[in-house]
Amino acid sequence: MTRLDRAHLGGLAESETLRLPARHSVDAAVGIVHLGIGAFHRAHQAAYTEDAMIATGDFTWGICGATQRSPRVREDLVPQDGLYGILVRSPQRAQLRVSGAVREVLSPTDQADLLTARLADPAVRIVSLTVTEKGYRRGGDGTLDVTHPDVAADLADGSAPRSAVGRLTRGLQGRMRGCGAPVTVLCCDNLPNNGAVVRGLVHDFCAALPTAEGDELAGWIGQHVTFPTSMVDRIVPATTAGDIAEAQGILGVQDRGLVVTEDFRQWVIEDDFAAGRPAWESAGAEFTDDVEPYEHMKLRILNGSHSTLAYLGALAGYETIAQTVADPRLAEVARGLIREDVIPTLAPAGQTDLAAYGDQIMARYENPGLRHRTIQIAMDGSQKLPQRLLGTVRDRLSAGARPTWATVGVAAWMAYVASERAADGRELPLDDPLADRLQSVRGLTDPDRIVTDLLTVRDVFGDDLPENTSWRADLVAALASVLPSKNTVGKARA
Ligand code: CS2
Repeated sequence: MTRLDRAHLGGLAESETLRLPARHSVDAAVGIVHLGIGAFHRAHQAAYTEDAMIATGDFTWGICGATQRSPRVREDLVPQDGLYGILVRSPQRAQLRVSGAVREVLSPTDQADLLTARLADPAVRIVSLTVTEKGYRRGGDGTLDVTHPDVAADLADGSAPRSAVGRLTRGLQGRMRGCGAPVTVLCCDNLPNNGAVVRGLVHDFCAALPTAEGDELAGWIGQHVTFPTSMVDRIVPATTAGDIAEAQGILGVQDRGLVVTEDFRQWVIEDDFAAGRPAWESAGAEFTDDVEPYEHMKLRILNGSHSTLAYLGALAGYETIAQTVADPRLAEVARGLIREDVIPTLAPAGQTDLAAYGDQIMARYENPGLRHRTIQIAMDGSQKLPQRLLGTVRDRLSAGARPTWATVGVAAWMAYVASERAADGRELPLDDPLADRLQSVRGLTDPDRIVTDLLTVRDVFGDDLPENTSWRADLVAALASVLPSKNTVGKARA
């Protein structure tokens, strides 16, 4: 099967449905190393970067992407000279854009030296990350879990780091010993205050090194590295074989690096760069001194409702978010969550009209072109719940309010964890780094027992929520209503 690559670009013609990369972006010099080159990065930051390079003519911001564990993205992109398509599906049409911003893909598992060399290269001025919530290996108190085998191995031996924080910190160490040039670490994961979080984890790593070594590195980082916070948003479901076939119809060649997404994209970034940056504002990114309100808004409104819909939808047997929000009862839960529970907890985020922002998100969910699977979003719930739903629960409780809808969201997660099967009998996979711990409720149907057991997972619920007896009672009642073996919400489809 013929694949997309540079040789085939010349034979392609731009059209209504196809946009090709500017000649220069395929020749861009590497200026960014990105750790965790999954679909999201390729549809979001890489697209902004290519647009910024084209708008300014500064082609020194090409991307060297590093995979995490699986070498798949490398296998997909290297034979394609880093080229891949971004299939943008709006409710009205699909358009394919071929992106040339990714200039190199490394698999650090077998190319550790190349990654180290890139991180020490003065031409590289930004190291960005999308390694997912669990990729940071944080313990229950939010600090680096130095007992995790990968982190412990990276502390003992810096030659071929395996964890994201190990790769980053050992890379910074190599840079300190080499060119010594300043660099920016830009976290693009869905975590509140993500810049400060990563800075803290890097410092935890330094603190766990032998004292002199750790102090020297932490001192250098303090002087030469910045960690701006950023809020990222674009819905990017996993690519399917059907998507690849559709793109092939447009391209005439196969693109195994294809990503599928929506028209909408947003990026709000703290402007604190140690060594320059692409002019991302020319591509629509917003720069501000205070990203936190935007992050809270996005994590609580979008990701909070997304997770809630994912669990409720999966339990009811819906395959995608679009199908889930087509069920008026489930859409009402998301709307209630946004309006009644989340918005009252939010500080203003610039000029954003929060109610309109929430409505726009509900409209994005309805996009039938995005087949975003509920069980994909359901993954890693233990890592997502705190920032997506539990902040809202806490803030509402301390304001003396009852967070009815957010409690349904938490109950939906519990029901999902406890249920082996959806209302229609299909399997509900439990894909979570805490799966071994959560397993204890698998198959239980008594809401009280499930709540009692799961509330003891302190990494998720902390010490305060399990103590709140009235919230606990509301949670048990909400769980009774969403368990597939019980009735009402979860059986909306039956
Ligand atoms: C989703 C996010 O998979 C998930 O957990 O909620 O990936 C979501 O699609 C993005 O954050 C949207 O920006």
